[in-house]
Amino acid sequence: MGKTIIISNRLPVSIQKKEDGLSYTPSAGGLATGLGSIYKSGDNVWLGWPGLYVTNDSEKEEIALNLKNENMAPVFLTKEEIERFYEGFSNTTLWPLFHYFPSYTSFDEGYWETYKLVNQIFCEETLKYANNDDIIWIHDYQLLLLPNMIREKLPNASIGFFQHIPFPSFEIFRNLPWRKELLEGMLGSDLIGFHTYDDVRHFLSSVNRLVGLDNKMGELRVEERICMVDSFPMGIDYSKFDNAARSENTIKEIASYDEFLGDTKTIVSIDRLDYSKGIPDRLLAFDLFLENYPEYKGQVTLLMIVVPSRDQVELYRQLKVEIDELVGRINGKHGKIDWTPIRYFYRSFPFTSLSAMYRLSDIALVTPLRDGMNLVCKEFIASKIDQTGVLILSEMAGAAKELSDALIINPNNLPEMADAIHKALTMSEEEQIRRMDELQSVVKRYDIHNWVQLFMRSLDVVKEKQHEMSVKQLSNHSKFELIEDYKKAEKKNTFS
Ligand code: GDG
Repeated sequence: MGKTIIISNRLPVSIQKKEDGLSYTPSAGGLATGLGSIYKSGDNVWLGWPGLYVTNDSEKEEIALNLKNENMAPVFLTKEEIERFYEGFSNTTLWPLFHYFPSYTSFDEGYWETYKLVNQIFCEETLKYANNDDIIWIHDYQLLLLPNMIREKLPNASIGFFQHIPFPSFEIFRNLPWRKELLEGMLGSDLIGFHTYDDVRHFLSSVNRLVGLDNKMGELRVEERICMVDSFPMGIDYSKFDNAARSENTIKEIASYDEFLGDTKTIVSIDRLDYSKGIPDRLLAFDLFLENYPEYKGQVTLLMIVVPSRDQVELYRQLKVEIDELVGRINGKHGKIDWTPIRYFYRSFPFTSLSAMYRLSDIALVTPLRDGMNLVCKEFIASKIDQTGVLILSEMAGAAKELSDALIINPNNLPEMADAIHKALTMSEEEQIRRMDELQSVVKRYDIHNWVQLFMRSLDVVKEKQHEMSVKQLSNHSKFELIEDYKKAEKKNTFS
């Protein structure tokens, strides 16, 4: 049994250049925690871009050496490569199209060329570590071509691929000039995972129409190989959020918010800055709620965190301006001397603050226009240790498939969202607890550790099946050869 190699665009560490040298901060994200049990042991390794540009060879060596101690290996990329592969093809072609924003999608041949080149660079780096008996788990839309690139060099390796964002319907996907190449790249995997069954269906339909392969219960035959496609809804580190919500630090932090939140009901909203998250529509729905239910003025505060992201891209800059203006307009329209309807922060917060916001809030308003899964809603659920609180969740988030005890809304329907806020505010404590209990049992059972185990086990099962099939093919082949030999021998006898 070989080692396990994890590959993602970014390594789970942030490296900064400081006056006294380089500083390394490990990522505390859910994926890094879940995969920690894998990449940190033995010879296993996590490969990815370290997040900074390094031109100097001795600095590269220093970084590689330091990362090696943490079972990580850097894939160094130039500024131009990142601009064209990551900001370009990944974030202005694949991201908008896969989130159903075709009008935001750029189709740039130059970006595509760099995307191929960078996937090739990842392949070459991987081959420095990987062997034919290794397990290789590739993550996300930045590396769609990588599975097949590795397969061509290591035909027997176990290759898994998981896509964290949605896979769009064929009618959207077909717009891509490079659609067939991308599918063929993914099909180099033994196992392809998505968050939801809808993503699986969309992917299989595109494979059928563009590559001409039929599937049987998600199983494809790619030449002589099995490629299994299935859904693996990603979970969170439940106990981390549950424990944090009970901790002294969180309780202290909550007390420090008392002054500015007063005794109003609190609605929490947390996202990265992104048009897929539906932030302007959410603000408009809150505005409509205050208009339709004016008795709640002064009684409810929307605590809105927008985490800066991709702000070099013009579309994101415009979105930021739109949000700033909407917040200003709504606060100006409804606010009072002693009440600000929206408390808005354009920055990220430390984990303890996040835990405090989840725990103190009465409602979480999670209304993406499209989201692969959405972990924020699961984190809110895990933090509600007294089981009161209501989740309002968009039907367009992958999480809605599992969390049917939330108030499910269409994020384009502003009156429905405004009414859902009212319904949440007037929901009896008994109903809140009943719903939250169901939600917690789902999120607790299918946590990040369960997700990692399930994916790895499924990859094993595909490989087993693949092995059995090869043995069968081999023995069938030998039988056939025997019969042929026998026939030839008979003929020889007749003629002699
Ligand atoms: C992609 C897919 C899929 C947010 N603000 C702060 C902070 N966060 C953390 C949250 C949460 C994460 O960021 C956001 O995760 P999401 O799942 O909501 O969204 P994406 O970043 O778009 O993730 C998504 C996910 O991949 C996993 O497959 O669910 O659909 O788009 O964990 O807690 N963390 C801290 N401070 C903040 O201010 N510390």
